[in-house]
Amino acid sequence: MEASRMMPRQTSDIDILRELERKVLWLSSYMIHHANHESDRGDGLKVGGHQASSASLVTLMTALYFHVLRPEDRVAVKPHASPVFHAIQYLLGNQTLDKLQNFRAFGGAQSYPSRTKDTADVDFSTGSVGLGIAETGFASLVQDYVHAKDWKPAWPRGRMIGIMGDAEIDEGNVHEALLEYWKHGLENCWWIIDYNRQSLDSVVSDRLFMKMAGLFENLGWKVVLLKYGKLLQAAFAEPGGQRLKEWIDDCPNQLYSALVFQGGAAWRRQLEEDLAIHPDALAIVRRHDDAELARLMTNLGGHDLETILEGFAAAPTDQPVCYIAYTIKGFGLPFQGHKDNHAGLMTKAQMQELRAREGINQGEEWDRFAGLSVPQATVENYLRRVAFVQRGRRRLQAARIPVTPFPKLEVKGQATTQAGFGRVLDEIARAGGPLADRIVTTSPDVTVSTNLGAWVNRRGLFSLADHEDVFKKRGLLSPQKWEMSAKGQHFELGIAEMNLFLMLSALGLSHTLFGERLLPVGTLYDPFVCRGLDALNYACYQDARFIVAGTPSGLTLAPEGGAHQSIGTPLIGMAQDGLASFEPAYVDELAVIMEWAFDYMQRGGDEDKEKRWHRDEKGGSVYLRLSTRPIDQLTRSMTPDLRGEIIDGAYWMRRPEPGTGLAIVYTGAVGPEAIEAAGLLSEDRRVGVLAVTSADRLSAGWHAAQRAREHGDRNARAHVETLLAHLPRDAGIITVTDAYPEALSWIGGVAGHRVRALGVEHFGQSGSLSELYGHYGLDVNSILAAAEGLSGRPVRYRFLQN
Ligand SMILES: Cc1ncc(C[n+]2csc(CCOP(=O)(O)OP(=O)(O)O)c2C)c(N)n1
Ligand SMILES: [Mg+2]
Repeated sequence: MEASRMMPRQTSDIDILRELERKVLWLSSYMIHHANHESDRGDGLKVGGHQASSASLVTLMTALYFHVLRPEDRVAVKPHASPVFHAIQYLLGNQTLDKLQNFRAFGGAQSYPSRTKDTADVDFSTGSVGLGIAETGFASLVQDYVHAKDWKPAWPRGRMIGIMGDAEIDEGNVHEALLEYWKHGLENCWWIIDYNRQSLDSVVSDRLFMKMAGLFENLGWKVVLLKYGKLLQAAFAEPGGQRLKEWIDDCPNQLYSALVFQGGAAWRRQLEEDLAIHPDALAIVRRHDDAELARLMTNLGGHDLETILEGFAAAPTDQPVCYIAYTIKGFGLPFQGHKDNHAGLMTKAQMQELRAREGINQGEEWDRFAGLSVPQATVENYLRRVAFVQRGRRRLQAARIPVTPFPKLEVKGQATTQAGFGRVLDEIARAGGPLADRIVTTSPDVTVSTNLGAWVNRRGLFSLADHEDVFKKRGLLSPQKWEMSAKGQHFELGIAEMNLFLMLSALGLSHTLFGERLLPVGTLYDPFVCRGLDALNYACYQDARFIVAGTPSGLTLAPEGGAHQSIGTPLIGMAQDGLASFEPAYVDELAVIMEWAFDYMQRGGDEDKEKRWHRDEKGGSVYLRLSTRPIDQLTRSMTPDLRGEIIDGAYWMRRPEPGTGLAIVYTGAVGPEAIEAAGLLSEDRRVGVLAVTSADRLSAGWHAAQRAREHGDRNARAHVETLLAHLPRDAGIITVTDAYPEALSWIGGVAGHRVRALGVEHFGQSGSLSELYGHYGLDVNSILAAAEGLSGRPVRYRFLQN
């Protein structure tokens, strides 16, 4: 061996980063190739739009993870860059080979980075484009919140970083978020746009970056273009270089992309033609051979480590930063730049070529150090020093906040569940203590109309900058005291419901992102749950913990008309994983549910060990569907048994006896109709009344018990099975809900009872509540008619009404 090769080479960090960049490209490409060609998987697991989309981010993410990031930084990674993320985690020792080899397969690394399904340290799940990126800004606001209190977080303030595809900017929720950030004075956030000018179907229109830059600057962001790499910058400085720069600047995306795909010879032909009358510029072209020319012309900022590192190093700290990183989709791979490359996969032959280029031998594909041109020890030493991994796993924990003593409410006469909700929070605020201190409320412009006003009056609005209440200072009377300060505990949001759920998601991850437990409570009008639905789903998917109250709901929003009357939300609540849904009728039930919810949202047991799939040990978020309908409250003592039944989802308000031929099963605000109808019917027949507080938990428990029995636990019995065991098999059931009837009709399947399901099946309209209940078939008369239909026996009083 030559003496010179035995000498330790002086290797700079940038050289090592270049090696790591190659390694990340190889591993991420091979991971996808392996999934498609090397493993014997079902067809469904094969294709994926990852390869080209990943490649454009290799350099940027190498720079970030191996050099720029600190442990306290949090990152949302573009969905299709998942292979790059996993390859990096593997190199850092945070990801297993088995997971890489099973990328996209059952139990393997996930297609899109997932907090809940990936074992590597994913900060924010992504997949539905626009949501992960938008969450970063809200997380930054939450971090400010946590640091503004006197809790002295154990972790310093980190940067909230979003890496996004350029097509994500088309998602409306991104714009909604940008406006909200501006209102709250967002500072500590970077968005890095992978400006490869390609989305799934198409090449993005030219000069989009100018629109993006204007948009961000308008809203207080610093915009940094990472447009040209060092090679191009050097070429531009040469005689004739400005001409070359003009040529690139003017080159339409389509043409640029095509030339990138075609390579050196095509570049030469095009440039010789276009620069024919500019000898200096042509000379630059001619000083490069084909390979060098292709390298020069594709040396965009997003693929140049030094340019990227300089850009990141110069980031201001008092302003959010938007990096527009020019990249090439599929960079470094055979289909780079091709407009159809989104789902492009390399052939076996192309993979062999890449293998040869990267110096990887057969059998060394997964080796973390094969093919490197710097000594392994140097790289290993560097990896050990990488700042990002210095504090180990970054999934933090926070102690649980005691929920007791929970305020006891005395509610007499008439009350609404919405007002009860406000009162419970007001009582918590009045009592003070850890529970009150850790609650954070938020609402999209419906704070007062959802009854959060009393809470906000006591606890104030959160703002880093103090704002005094001018009305109060001037002695002007107002029930709302809108004092804003860092002490405040309410985030007032603009009207966009997407932002509500993104904010709840960020607040609800505070314990794991920042090590400080928050108990977030959000409110919105129930019909507008649908407006924020994907963000709600995404919040639950990340296992964020919060309470959301949808109020008012259903026909109880009567005079507001159809667009304000929610119909399908109970079904959403049932179908949404990670969200336990309740619809109480009475305030004492609601108080029990809220006390339970503040505990449930803090649980952290192991889902896999949980037999019932109720998530009772694991915990989750809670959805309360509430109403503004005043209802006569019941005078009763809240026994432990009744509490348990309210939480499990139902209790007999009027127990069936032997010979009972009918049960009325109701949920929520239609309780009075159910009870009145039962009273009338009981003059000539026996009637049971089942109060359902949570159709969601009731049905989940039923499914769980069936599953348990199928797996050998013969004694497993669901709460709903126990309840219905008291009802003779030949009895009929009428279900009543101010929502789509199928939210309750399933109950007939439990023990085989006949069911007539009453509910709302068509759009609402303006009217008084009694008119609407009559029109949609939820009133007493409708229940009587249903009883007659089910029993075939005439019912007294039925036609006296109308
Ligand atoms: C809300 C949503 N709509 C559609 C998709 C399907 N989809 C995944 S990636 C993509 C295009 C992404 O383009 P871009 O953001 O530019 O990323 P690139 O692949 O160019 O890196 C689409 C339409 C999705 N994941 N989420
Ligand atoms: Mg793109």
